[in-house]
Amino acid sequence: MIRERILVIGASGQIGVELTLALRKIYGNNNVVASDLREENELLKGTGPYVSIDVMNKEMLHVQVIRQNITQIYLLAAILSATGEKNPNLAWHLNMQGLLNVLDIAREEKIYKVYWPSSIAVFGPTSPKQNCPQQTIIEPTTVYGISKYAGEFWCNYYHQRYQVDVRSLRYPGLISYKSAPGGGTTDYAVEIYHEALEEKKYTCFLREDTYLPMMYMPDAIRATIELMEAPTADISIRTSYNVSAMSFSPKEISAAIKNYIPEFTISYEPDYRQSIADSWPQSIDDSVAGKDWGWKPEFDLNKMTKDMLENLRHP
Ligand code: NAD
Ligand code: AKB
Repeated sequence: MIRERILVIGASGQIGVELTLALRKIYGNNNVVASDLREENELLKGTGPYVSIDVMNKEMLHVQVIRQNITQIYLLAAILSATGEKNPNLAWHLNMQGLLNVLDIAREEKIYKVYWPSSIAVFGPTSPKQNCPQQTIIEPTTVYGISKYAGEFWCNYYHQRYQVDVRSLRYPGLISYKSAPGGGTTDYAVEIYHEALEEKKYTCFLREDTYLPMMYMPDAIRATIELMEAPTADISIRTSYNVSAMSFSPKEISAAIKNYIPEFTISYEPDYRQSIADSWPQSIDDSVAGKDWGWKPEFDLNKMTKDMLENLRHP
């Protein structure tokens, strides 16, 4: 049996913190090496090894993979949709070159498994708005979406040509209380809980009727681990799997919050992120993930709202 040594790149980010902690529970603290360009997140400190890595520096990355005897890589470093529109060249460069560096090293060092997330941002205005299927018209209009779609095909290519076992999920907007989101269009759905508790009011950068696919972080972490643990024979999609849990608008999440904080009020000042949100589907069909490896979400809007508010009130 292989003794796993896992490298998480981008471990100080919104997903990285929780995924690193979850992987440490499964594989043992010392077998999961957290890495990031920025300093180690407070929640990770003292829980296991941390190294500073710039995924763009292939040589440094390669040295660490060999030195740490890495057998699996989780690549989370990326620039998300809203930040990407402010600096398209940087977003393309990091999102593509970071992935290619990891895939190349995985091929050379016979890394056993690679995880790389895609996003519902691969879909564009010509994709179906409701229950957007796994395979459909995909014409993204953001640099982030273009980079994710290209990345999906690089993953597929490295699997077919070099047998790298790279697996991927198209996450929807992720909502969490442990670590802050990093420059996405769906970030409002995290900010709103903090502002509801602290200020009792929130000004939303999307219109009240903007429906988007969303997922609570515990579901996202479970989906990631279930996909990575699924038998190879069950994996039919080598680009990236649609996964989803819920779909709501700013008006609906504010109504869910009002059930717990009746004095909460919301106002709307849509900005450049509105056109990004308008280009994405409102809901996702994730039946292929269900059929292949049994994906099933646990949290809906109300269950998530209760849990978010409880955890933010009593950290
Ligand atoms: P994040 O911005 O919170 O975290 C990314 C981390 O990568 C940061 O800690 C950052 O310091 C680090 N990083 C940036 N450049 C780096 C570099 N050159 N070398 C090493 N580390 C670097 O992002 P996240 O929300 O945790 O997203 C992780 C992945 O999941 C990304 O690929 C993102 O596209 C994808 N995703 C996220 C969501 C979401 O809602 N959070 C949804 C869909 C897909
Ligand atoms: C973003 O809004 O950019 C991310 C995503 C859906 O990929 N949360």
